[in-house]
Amino acid sequence: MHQSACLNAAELKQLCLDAGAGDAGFVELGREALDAERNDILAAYPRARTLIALAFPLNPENIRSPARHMSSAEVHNASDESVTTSRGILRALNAQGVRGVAVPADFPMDMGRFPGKIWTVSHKIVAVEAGLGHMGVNRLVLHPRFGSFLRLTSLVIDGEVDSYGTPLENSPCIHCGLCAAVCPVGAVKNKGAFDPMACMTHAYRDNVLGFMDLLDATMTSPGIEAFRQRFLDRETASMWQSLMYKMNYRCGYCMAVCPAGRPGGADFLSGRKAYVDEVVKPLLNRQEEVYVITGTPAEKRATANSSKLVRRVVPLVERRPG
Ligand code: B12
Ligand code: SF4
Ligand code: SF4
Repeated sequence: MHQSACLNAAELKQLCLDAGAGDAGFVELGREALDAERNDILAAYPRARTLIALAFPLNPENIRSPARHMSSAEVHNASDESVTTSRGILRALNAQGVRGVAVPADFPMDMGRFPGKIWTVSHKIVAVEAGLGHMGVNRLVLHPRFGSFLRLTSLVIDGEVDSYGTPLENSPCIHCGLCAAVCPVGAVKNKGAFDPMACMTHAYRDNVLGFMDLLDATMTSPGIEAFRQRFLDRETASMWQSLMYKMNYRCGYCMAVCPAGRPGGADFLSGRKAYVDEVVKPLLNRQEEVYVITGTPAEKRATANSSKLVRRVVPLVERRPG
């Protein structure tokens, strides 16, 4: 029978920071908030006892840039950083007799479960429970220092920690409403549930759903001109780049404009109009394709913004035979 170690929380946190994380916190597997997650976690790592939440700050200027490939690059670079750091932490823990697995920050995920829940650990829930931040109106975890500009990941280990984190008392969200105002498809709402399908259809167009649509268009278009109506050359090029390099995120504006935490908070509080002019308007007025499903509130929202070229796409379920 494997004897698990009990780790000192302060020393473990220092190990995570020294390895490159911006912040770290710990949650026991038995926590009630993980009830819906536990089976997936145990299926991936049956020895699981503790989750380590890791947060990696993103450079806000990259994330806010209207040159969106710079935002995507920043996201991917932070994910790569999280891999290196997670592996370093695990190696140091292995030397202390503690074992565990590093969960990817994003991809790869379990495509065997597509189109269902393909992720194994909800990093946002772990981060909130570990006391790293709270989800704001934009449904992103907002850290008191780094704001929404975070890449999150989790480690699952077989050891216990002598003191676990608890959710922060206060949320860094200041309810400014900018995330809801900038969302091109109305997925973020000041009041009401987040619309994941609207977000995924647009922001993840160059991901699996768009790729399936590309295959569909390739197979069913009566000719090259019809194909080019469904996939403009620049859209095919963007998909090519996602496949050759890493996914092109088409949005993330709800993160970009969020002034919570230190990176944007000071600018916003010292002058709302200047902040809106500098940070929000370039994204709100950016000329770009916006992907929606016909007849949805997202279509209505996108159509109301004359800067956007509204592209109506077929939902996956409607393309399936039978
Ligand atoms: C699935 C997912 C998505 C989905 C759904 C988002 C969501 N709110 O759940 C989509 C594709 C829409 C998405 C979009 C984005 N995501 Co995302 N995404 C994830 C993922 C894999 C799991 C999220 C999760 O735990 N959801 C469950 C709970 C916690 O979320 P929730 O908001 O409380 O509840 C909603 C969902 O459960 C949803 N839902 C319910 N059933 C189902 C079923 C399916 C199939 C889907 C898709 C959703 C869904 O409805 C609920 C109501 O709103 C994580 C990585 C990970 N492994 O944790 C990254 C993650 C949450 N994403 C992240 C980011 C940054 C983004 C984007 C900005 C990407 C971009 N650059 O365009 C946008 C922002 C959208 C937003 N404002 O939330 C970051 C968040 C960092 C932070 N500061 O919190 C994460 C943690 C990745 C990371 N490693 O850093 N994402
Ligand atoms: S943009 Fe404003 S309302 Fe939205 S999450 Fe950030 S602080 Fe909260
Ligand atoms: S990523 Fe874009 S589409 Fe998705 S919720 Fe944020 S602002 Fe809206």
